[in-house]
Amino acid sequence: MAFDIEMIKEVYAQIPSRIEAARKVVGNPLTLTEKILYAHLTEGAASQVYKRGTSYVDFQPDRVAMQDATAQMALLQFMQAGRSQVAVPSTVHCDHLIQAEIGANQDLSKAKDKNKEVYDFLASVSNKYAIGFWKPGAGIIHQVVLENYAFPGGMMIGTDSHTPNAGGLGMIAIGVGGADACDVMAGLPWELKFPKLIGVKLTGKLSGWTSAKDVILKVAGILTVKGGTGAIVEYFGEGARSLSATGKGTICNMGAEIGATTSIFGYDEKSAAYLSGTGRSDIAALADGIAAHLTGDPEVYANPEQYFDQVIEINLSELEPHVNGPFTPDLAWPISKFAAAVKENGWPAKLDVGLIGSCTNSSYEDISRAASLAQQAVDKKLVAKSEYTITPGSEQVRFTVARDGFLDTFDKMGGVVLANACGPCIGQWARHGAEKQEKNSIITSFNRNFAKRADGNPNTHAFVASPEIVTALAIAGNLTFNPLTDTLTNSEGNQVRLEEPRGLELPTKGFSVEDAGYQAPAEDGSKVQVLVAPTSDRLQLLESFAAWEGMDLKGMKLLIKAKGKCTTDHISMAGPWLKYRGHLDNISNNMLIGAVNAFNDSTNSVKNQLTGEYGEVPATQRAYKAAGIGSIVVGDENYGEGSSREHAAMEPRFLGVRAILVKSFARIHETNLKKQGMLALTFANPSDYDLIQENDVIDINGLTTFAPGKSLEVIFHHADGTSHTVVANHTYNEGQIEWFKAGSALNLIKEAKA
Ligand code: MIC
Ligand code: SF4
Repeated sequence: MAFDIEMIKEVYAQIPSRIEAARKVVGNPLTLTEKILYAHLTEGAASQVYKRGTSYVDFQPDRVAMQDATAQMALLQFMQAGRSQVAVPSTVHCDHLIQAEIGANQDLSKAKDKNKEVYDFLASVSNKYAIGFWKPGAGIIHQVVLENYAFPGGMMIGTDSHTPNAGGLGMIAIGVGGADACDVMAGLPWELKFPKLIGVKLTGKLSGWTSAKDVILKVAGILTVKGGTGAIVEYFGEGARSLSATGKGTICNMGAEIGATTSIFGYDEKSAAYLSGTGRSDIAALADGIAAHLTGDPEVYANPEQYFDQVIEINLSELEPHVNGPFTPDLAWPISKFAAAVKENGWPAKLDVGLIGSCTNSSYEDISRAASLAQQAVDKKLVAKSEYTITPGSEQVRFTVARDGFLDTFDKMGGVVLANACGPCIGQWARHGAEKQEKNSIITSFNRNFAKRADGNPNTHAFVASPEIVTALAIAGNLTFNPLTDTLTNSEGNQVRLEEPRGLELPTKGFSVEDAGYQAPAEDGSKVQVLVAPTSDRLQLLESFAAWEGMDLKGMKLLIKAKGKCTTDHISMAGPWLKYRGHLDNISNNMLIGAVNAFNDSTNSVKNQLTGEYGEVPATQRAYKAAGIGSIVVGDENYGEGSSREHAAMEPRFLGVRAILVKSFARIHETNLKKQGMLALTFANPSDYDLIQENDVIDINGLTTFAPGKSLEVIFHHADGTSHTVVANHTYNEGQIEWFKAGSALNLIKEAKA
C-alpha cells in the first residue's frame, strides 16, 4: 500500500459538492486555498463564513505524517489516548537521526546500531496502531510523502515544519506539533485559525541559472521570517504552471521560513506528469475529472487584489539567482550583489563546504542540474576547491540518479554522497574541526541557516541557495564567484566559464528502486507489544501534567528574558540532543540553552534568584521546580520560529515554567504551548518588554475569569519595591482554555475516554 487510492476516491467524491456548498455561504469566486479548506471542514463546521485571521475552525485532514525525531513524542502521547488504531492513514519516517560523517553506507549502518532502541520502538508502535513505517535510509519525510502520498486537493498535517512541501502537488499540508497529530490520529477534528491569504502571481519563465529555489529565496527577502505568519501563500499564473511539480515543492517547503501556515500551487499538467512519473496515473486521472475544483477560480487570478489579503508579483524571466544568509533565511542577495555584500560585511569569502540535497532540494531535476555542472568541472579540468556533499531525498531518487550516472559524476568531482536523510541540515553532521569554532563559510541548498544549526559552530556562516549555485560556488571555492559573469582558472591555467546548468524534470527511463524501505503495519495490531524499558535514557513513558490549581499564579520568578531571535533551535537545540527526543526528562536539559539572556548577553547563564548565583538555564529552572516555585520566560518577536518540535513547549512545562510572555509568537509554537497547558501570552504593548528586570517576582491575575478575547494582567514586582503591571493578550478560545485548566489537551482526551 504505497498510497491509499480508496481514501483519495472518497475525498474526490466529496470535493465538488462541498465546494459548491461553500460557494453558497461564502460567495463567488473562490481561491484554491478556500476551496480545499472548505472541502475539509468537519460536518459541524460546514456552512459558515469564517473570518480570515480570526475564527478558529475545525478541519478533518486526510493524512498524518511524522518524522522520527518528533514521532516519538507524538506516539508516546497517542499511546495514552486509548485508541486501538489510527483513524486516518498515517506514516512514520526515519530520517532525522542519521548522522553524516563518512558516507551513506557506513553512516546508515552506524545509525541503525546507535538508534536501535528508538527505531524498534517506532516500528512496533507503527505496527500496533496501523501506521506505515519508512525505515532508516528510505528517505526524508517530505520527499517520500511527495513521491507516495501527496495528492491534489488533499489535506495533511505533519509533525515537521516543512510538511508544506506537499503543496507543490496541490495539497494543503501543514506542519504541527505532535499533540495535534495525536488528536487527528485519535479521530478528533483539527483546529486552525482560518488563515489570511497571500497571493503570489508568477509571470514569465525560468531560464539559465535561475531555478525554483530562487523564487522562495526572493519571497523570503520580501516577506521576512515573520511575513507569512497566519497566512497561506497561493501561487498562480503562467509562471506557476511552467514550474515542475518538484520545483513547486521546493517553493512550498521553504515557505516555512517566512512563517506561512502553508503554501500551495494549483493542479496542472506538471502535477499530472509527476503523478504519472511516480506511478500514480490513476490519481492523475481522478484529479483530471475534478480539475476545475483543484485550482482557483479564473476571476480570482484575473483580479487577485480583490481576493487575497496581499499580492506579490514576480517575473520569472527577470528573476536572478539568489543567495540568502548568513544566520537567517530572509537576508536575500541577488547573485550580482552578493560578492560585494561578502566583502562589505567581512564574511569569510573562502567557501569550505557546499552541501546539496535535503528535503528542500533533492529532486531528480535538482540533482541532474547540479550534476551537469559537476560534469563540466570534470570536462573543463576544474578541481572543486570546496568539499561537496549530496544528500538524496529518498531511496527512489538515489537509486534512479545512481542508475543514470549522476552519482558517479559527483564522485569524479570529489563529492561525497551521504545517507538519504536530514544529516547536516539538522546538525547531524560530525564535521571535522567544528569544535575549534573557527570563522568559516558554508553554502547549502537547504532551507534554514540559523547559527550553529548545521555543525554546532556559532562562527559558521551558512548561506542558502539553489543546488546549482551551491555547486558552482563549491567548484570555485569562493563566495565572491558569480557563475553568470566570472571565469575560473583550470588546472592547466586556462580561464574557463561554467555554462548554464541543464537537467530533466523527470527521468526519461522512469524512476526505479529495489527496496524503497517501506514496512506495512500488521492487519491486526492488537497483539503487538510496545516495550519501553524503565531504565532507558532515550525513551520515557509520559506522565500527565498536573491540572491548573484553580487560582491566579503568584510569586513566580523570571527564568530568562530572552533577547532577539529565539527560534526552536535556541529553545530546544537539535544536533546532539536529537537522541533524547523520546525522553522528556533528559531532553529538558537543553531547555533554552541557546537563548541570549538580555541582562548579560550570554547564552545559558541566568541568575538563580534563590541563591543569587548565575547558572545554566535548565539547572536554574530545576532548582525553582524543586522549591515548588513557578517561573516565567519573557521573549522578543516571533518567539519559537522554525521547527514544529513540541519539546520546545513540553520542556518548560515539565520543568515548571508557567507562562511565556513575548512580543509575538510563531504559529506552531504558540499552539504547542497551548496544547501542553502552558500560558502563551503577548505584550499588549510590546515596549513593556523593556520594563522587565532581572530580579523580578511575578504574578499573573485574571485566570479565574480567563475568557476568549479578555486580557490577563501580569505584575512585575521589582527588587526596589516598585512594580509594573503589564497587560498580556492571548488568543485562547474556549476549548483551548479547557486545555489550560485540564493541564494539557491530552488530559482532556484521556478524561473523555475514561
Ligand atoms: C527542522 O528542520 O528544524 C526539523 C528538524 O525538521 C524540525 C523538526 C524537529 O525539530 O524534529 C522541523 O522543522 O519541524
Ligand atoms: Fe530534515 Fe532539514 Fe528537511 Fe528538516 S529541513 S526535514 S531537518 S532535511
